[in-house]
Parts: sequence; C-alpha cells; structure tokens
Amino acid sequence: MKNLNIVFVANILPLLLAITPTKCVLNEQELKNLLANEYERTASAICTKVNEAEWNYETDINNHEKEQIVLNATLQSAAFHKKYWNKYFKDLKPEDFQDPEIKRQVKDLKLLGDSALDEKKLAELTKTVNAMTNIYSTAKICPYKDQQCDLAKSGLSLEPGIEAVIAKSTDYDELLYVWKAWRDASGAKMRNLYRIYVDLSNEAAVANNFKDKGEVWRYGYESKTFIQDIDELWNQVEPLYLELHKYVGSKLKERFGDKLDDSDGLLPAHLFGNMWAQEWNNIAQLVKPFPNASKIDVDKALIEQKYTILDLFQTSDNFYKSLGLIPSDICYNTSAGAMIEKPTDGREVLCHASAWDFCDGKNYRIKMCTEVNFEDFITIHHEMGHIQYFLQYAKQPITFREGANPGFHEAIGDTIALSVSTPKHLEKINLLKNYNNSYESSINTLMDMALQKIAFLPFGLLIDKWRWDVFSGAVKPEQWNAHWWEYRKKYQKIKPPVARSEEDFDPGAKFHVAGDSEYIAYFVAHTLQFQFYKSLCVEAGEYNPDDKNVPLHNCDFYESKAAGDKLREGLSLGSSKHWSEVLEVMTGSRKLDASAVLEYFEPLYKFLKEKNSK
Ligand code: X8Z
Ligand code: ZN
Repeated sequence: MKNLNIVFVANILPLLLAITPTKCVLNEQELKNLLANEYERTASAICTKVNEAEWNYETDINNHEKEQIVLNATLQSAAFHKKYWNKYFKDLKPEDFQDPEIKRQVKDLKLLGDSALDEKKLAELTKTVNAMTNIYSTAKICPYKDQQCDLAKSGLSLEPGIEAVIAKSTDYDELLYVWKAWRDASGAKMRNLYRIYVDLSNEAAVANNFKDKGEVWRYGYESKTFIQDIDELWNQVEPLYLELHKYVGSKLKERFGDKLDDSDGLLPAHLFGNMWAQEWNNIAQLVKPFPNASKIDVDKALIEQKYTILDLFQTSDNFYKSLGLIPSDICYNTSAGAMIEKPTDGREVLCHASAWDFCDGKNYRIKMCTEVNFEDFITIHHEMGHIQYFLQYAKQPITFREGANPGFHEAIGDTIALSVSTPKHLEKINLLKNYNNSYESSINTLMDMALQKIAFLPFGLLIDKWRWDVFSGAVKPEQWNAHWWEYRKKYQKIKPPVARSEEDFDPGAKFHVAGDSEYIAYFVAHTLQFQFYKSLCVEAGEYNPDDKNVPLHNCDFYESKAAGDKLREGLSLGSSKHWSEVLEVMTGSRKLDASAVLEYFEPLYKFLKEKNSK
C-alpha cells in the first residue's frame, strides 16, 4: 500500500503541476469533502515520500544521490502544497466556517511554511540545512592522547566516542580538550551556512505574513502571551535551579580544586558530564548527597543481566502495553526498517535519536545509535512516547496529526520515564535489588532526577531565546557567539572554559541548531511532564495530593489502565483542539504550571537550602 501511494503521487504530480491553478471557492461541505478525501490521500502520500527520502538520507548521510532525492521530494512536496494553497486555501477565513474542526484546519492550511519560497530558494535552504546537519553528524576529533591523529583512522565521533569521554573522564584538561575540539569540528564550521539559513528561513516566514522565523515557531503555541508564560515558568523554578547549581558547584570544587575558578559564581561548562551541560546525570556519583545510603545503579544491572538493545526496547514497550496502550514493536523492528544501533558497515548516519511517522498509518520507526545503559534506556522511553502519540492520533486528518503543541510531543515519553525511574518500578522489573527506602536514599534518588530535569530547564529555555533574537535581528551576526554566552551565563550560570570569539559558533555545536529543530518544546515538556505525571499518578490511585505521607516522586503508575485511559484520551486528540483543552482532559487544568515540578522536588529543595546555607 505504501508503494502504491508513492506511485500514485508520482504519476499524478506532473499532471497536477501542469494545470494552471484556477482559484476555487468552496463552501463548507465541499471543503469538508476535499479535506476528508482527495487532500487527505494526496497530502499523506507526499508526506510519506518526503519522510522516506529523509530516512534514507539520514541513515546514509554521505550519500549524495540520497541527498538529491531528498531535495527532489522537498520540491515536489512544496509544489503540491502551493498548488492546493493557491487553488483552495489562500483566501479562506476560519471565521467563515461553522464546524470548529474545519475552522482549525483552515487556520493551519492557510500557512505554507518553507514551501512559500520559490524553487531556487527552497532548494538552497534545504541544501544549507543538510550541509549543517552533515557537518554535525560526521564531525570527528582526535583522541586526547593522540591529538595529531589521522582523523579518518582514529577520529572519534560524537556518539559514542566523544560523549563517553565527556561522561566519564574526571581529568580537567582532557575534558577541556574534548569540549573545545568538538566545537572546532562542528559549530565553527557552519557559521557562514547559518547566515544563509537565517536569511532564507526569515524570507519564508515573511512570505507567510510573519515577522521572522522565531514568530513562526512561537505561533505553534497558540498563545499571545507565550514568551511571558514561559518566563513565568522559569521564575517558578529558578530558585530550585540556583540551589542545585550551588550544591553541584561545591562538589565540582572539591573534585577540581584550584583548577576551577568559580569566584564570579559561574561554573565552567565542560565539567558536567554532558557536552552542552544540559543534563548533569553523569556526575551523579560525585554529587550524591548520602554516599552510604542505597543508590540506583541500573547500568550495572543491565550489564550483569546481559540486556541487549532489543531487550531495552521491549521493556519499554511492555510498560506502554501495561497501561493498555498500543503495542509498538513495529517501530524498533529492524526488519521493518528501524535503525536501533549505529551501523558498522561504513555508512555515516545521523545518530541523534528520533521517532518517525511515515504518514501512511502503517510505518513508524525509531532511529537511534543505542548503547546499553540507563541513559539510553530513558531516551528509548522518550522516543516510544513519540511513537505512541503517532499511533494514538493516526485516525485524525493529516493537519491534526501533531502534538497538541510541540511541547506535548516531547513530554509523553518523559512522563512514562518518570514512573520507570522510580526505585519502586526498577525493583519490579528486576533492575534494582535491596533498595532500602529511607530519607537518605530518597534524597539520593531525587538528586539523580534533579540532575536530569532541573539542570535541563535553563538550557531548554535559552536555545530558542537566542534563536528568537537571531531571527528577529535583535542580535547581529557579529555578536552571535557573544550573545550565546550572555544567555548561557544569565540562565545556566555557566561560562566557557576557554576564551571564545566570533570565529566560533558554539550554538551550532548542538544538534537542534544545526538541524533546524525548534527547542523551546523541551522546556515546555519539562514542565508538562510533571503535570501529566501527577495526574496519571492520581488516576492510578498512586498519589493523593492531600496525603502528605506519600510523596509524589514515589509513584509508579505501571499497569494502571485508568492512567492509560487518561493518556489515550488526550493523545488521540492530536492537535484537533487547542492545547489548553487537551491539557484539561489530561490533567484537569488549562494552564502550564510548574507547581507539580516543585511538589515533586520539595524534599530535595529543602535539603539543598539547608546544606547550601551552611
Ligand atoms: O532531542 C531530544 C530527543 C529527540 S526528540 C532525543 N532531546 C533533547 C536533546 O537531546 O537535546 C530529548 C531531551 C532534550
Ligand atoms: Zn523527542
């Protein structure tokens, strides 16, 4: 059926394009028919085609033929959407329609996105993003001990080589070397491309009646006060972040002594066990508040029990199924096309984990260079959350086959992972033994979670704050890198470990900047997932907000059909309703609100305040 669809589009497309678009004014019933039938079928088929081309390219990223196929598919897709837009959608006004779902679809269909560019410019934009992605995914650096190496022979790539050094090394100078070498090999090489990318993206935005690309991205959140809303979320959680930062800073000082200069209250960015200092879980051992109390060491259990990559995916799938949700083995089944480990056949691939919906109601895939460890186990749950969302909204029309807002999509798998990460659940699935539940052990566990979730918040916020300023022109190219570090200092309270200049382009050393992928979704998701988690815990009878004896962070909603029903109710709506309505379905509240984050971390916050004041 998939192949049939593609053949179908390939055959009719020249025909479609040959016809000079004559404008058609449709009444409500005619529009309904078009959207439910012809448009649904052809738009889904072209979407399949683009996704297949992109999949083939991203799993063989140095293959120029495959890149050319992406380009052709992108141009065909743009021609298709332009044609429909000119003929049917351009002049529609949502207010002219009665059916709320049609109104919502019209609002969406009026936008052409990058397809609004002429062919030459769209081709240039596509090539530019591909070139940046290619630099990012194929960048290599020499090992610390062999800095003059032959890159082709012994160069390290980000996954798994460079990330492993950053995660495990405790050598200040080695960390510094790797931190800088990665930025030299990735971001710095795409500075000029990024200018082209910004100009063309803005041109497309203007053609869609937006001021700039930042405004396009924010439009997805359907809130006139979006920037204010997220700033408020940050204000809610910043005090907790600052306590965590102070505590972790004192531990880093213990480890690195005089090498670490924190006299200005800022910490150097290379010491957090993560290339971007975005999550700090890899230094959990160092910052453990009670070294003698029980600790979670899932990495060890996974090795001891000889878990395979496939086992990790199946274990995650089992959790979703335990809630009565849809099995998703198809998405990690390699014979159905999935890529769940880094190929060893010489292909270069884009390793950054992703989940794919091929728009045909049948094909869903995960692409990930998985390693057997706890961090990747959690990422698998994250990706499986995307897949579950795809499956749940599969029956919606194509315009609604999206998250209620982009943050929802990023939050689902993480919500599941909050439950999976509890000692209670890890014991149930035999990945944790002899855990002694005490105040000390629960502070240790909360610290692990804070190193992931609270540490992430300012990073999740600043990437798009920076890009919004870049797109709007508030910061000029000559100041791009300096501005990046202003935000890193302002929000994360971290600084570069070596001098930076405008020869560098440190934002480009992060996948989503190189790959044209918006990021504020993750910030929103880090709030939303705690709202979802709390609600599912209540639903499962695992948490009662009035009972202060059972803390929120202990809840495991595994096997709760009631929790599964709640999730399904929200996910199956896709983007057919405003996200605040979907949020209400899932949590009873219509507002983004970080109070569930604070409720979850309450005991740790108390602990940190007391420790830090001494
Ligand atoms: O990119 C991702 C996912 C794929 S949507 C692996 N994440 C962000 C990142 O890696 O920077 C998940 C958390 C934040
Ligand atoms: Zn994701």
